[in-house]
Amino acid sequence: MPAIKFRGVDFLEFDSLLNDDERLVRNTTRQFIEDNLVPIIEECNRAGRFPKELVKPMAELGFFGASLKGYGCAGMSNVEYGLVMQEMERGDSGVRSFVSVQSALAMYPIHAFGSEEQKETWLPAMQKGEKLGCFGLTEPDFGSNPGGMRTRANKSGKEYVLNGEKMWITSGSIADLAIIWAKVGEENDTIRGFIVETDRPGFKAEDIHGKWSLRASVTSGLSLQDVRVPESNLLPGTGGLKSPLMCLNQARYGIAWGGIGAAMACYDTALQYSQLRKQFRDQPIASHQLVQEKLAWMISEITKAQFLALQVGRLKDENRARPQHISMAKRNNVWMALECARMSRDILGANGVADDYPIMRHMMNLESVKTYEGTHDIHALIIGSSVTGIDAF
Ligand code: TGC
Ligand code: FAD
Repeated sequence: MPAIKFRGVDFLEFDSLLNDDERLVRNTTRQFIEDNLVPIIEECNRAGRFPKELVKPMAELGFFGASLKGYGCAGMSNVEYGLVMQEMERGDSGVRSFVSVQSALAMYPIHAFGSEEQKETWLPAMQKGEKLGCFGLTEPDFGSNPGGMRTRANKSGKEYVLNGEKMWITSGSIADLAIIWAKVGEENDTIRGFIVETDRPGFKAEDIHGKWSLRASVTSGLSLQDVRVPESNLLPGTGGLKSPLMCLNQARYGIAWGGIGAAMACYDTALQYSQLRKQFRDQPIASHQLVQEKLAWMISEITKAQFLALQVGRLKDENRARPQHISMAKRNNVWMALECARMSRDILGANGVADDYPIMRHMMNLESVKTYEGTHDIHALIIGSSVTGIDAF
């Protein structure tokens, strides 16, 4: 079977809705992923290795904090940023995760809630990839319900003392700083965000091993035992669960585009394979109606997902995107991608389970993507609450 090379997916002239800058950003990212990630990703996935060597070249292309303004960031539109995420995840969801966390979950809170001094200290270095960040919201007993968190920050003179456990934290052990969400005792248990340098005494990050998903991404548990930070490490603009949820809006939006990328990779592989693979009377399997039905389902769903993501992106660029719009796009597009991965795997038969092809890796990755940043069902409840006015959490 000849090697299969990605050709892009555009059934309904989606490209005609993009402007020249958007196409340029998409094509540049696509080429970067093709040249730098595709050749190494299967090895990384097998070894459970994060490709740290890509951090610098990704920074040079402006991928970190890409949609933020100032502090050396690229200042891309939300649609351009979404297209970057799509192309990243066409390569691998784990690498897209790394970029999402650095940009939407570590740089964004500093940009949105930080003091000028915090922004000057961290953002230019993070944009250059010299400093890496992680985002600690989830705890062992509080995943979908982060408002129940037990991590606390108590004031002691001019310092805060943090204690608690965070779980399933992307980039935890490679991060230089962690954005830690904690309840502040003196403030009626208000949730606030802190910048915690990971080399502070009492801070520990231990990697979670044995993952069958996002193997090219680092996932860690964090433990904070009497970690002291100066009061200047508090993100002054944070107050309440709303603050971390605002960060999640940014990351969930990127994932909505990322899902399209993973789906495109699976679909295009399956389409090309079906035209090459012959069974029964020397016919390509693409000639069978049942195979065509799967291909038709996938291209229809990918096309719908493209328009959904673009509409949310355009609204976001006009400050009109609401959290429930983003929930719909994240939920639909990740579900769609997972279904495409399963159908594409089926079309490849036995070859579909081998890592000569990217499909099984995408499928395993997407199981995490379906769960993190709000599970598929939590997003259904967010949409349900929006249309009925009744919370069903
Ligand atoms: P609830 O009472 O509904 O809300 C508390 C306050 O927050 C406001 N709010 C939002 N604000 C901005 N954006 C949103 N998306 C918001 N959703 C709610 C809300 O209006 C309220 O404001 P105020 O002013 O009245 O105080 O809170 P709840 O405790 O009932 O929870 C609601 C729920 C379930 C939707 C929320 O907790 C939730 O989204 N849970 C899912 C948790 C989650 O997504 N965790 C992700 C962790 S990070 C991660 O997974 C990174 S993966 C790595 C990668 O991206 O690659
Ligand atoms: P639970 O909340 O225990 O949910 C389990 C099941 O119960 C789900 O099906 C859920 O939909 C369902 N459920 C829960 N509540 C309800 C309800 N009210 N109604 C109906 N069904 C419900 N977190 C971070 O803070 N930072 C990170 O960087 C990060 N990275 C991650 C990386 C990976 C690889 C993974 C897998 C997770 C990561 N997470 C991170 C954690 C992620 O956000 C949580 O896993 C997610 O929010 C779900 O929480 P949980 O796993 O505790 O599941």
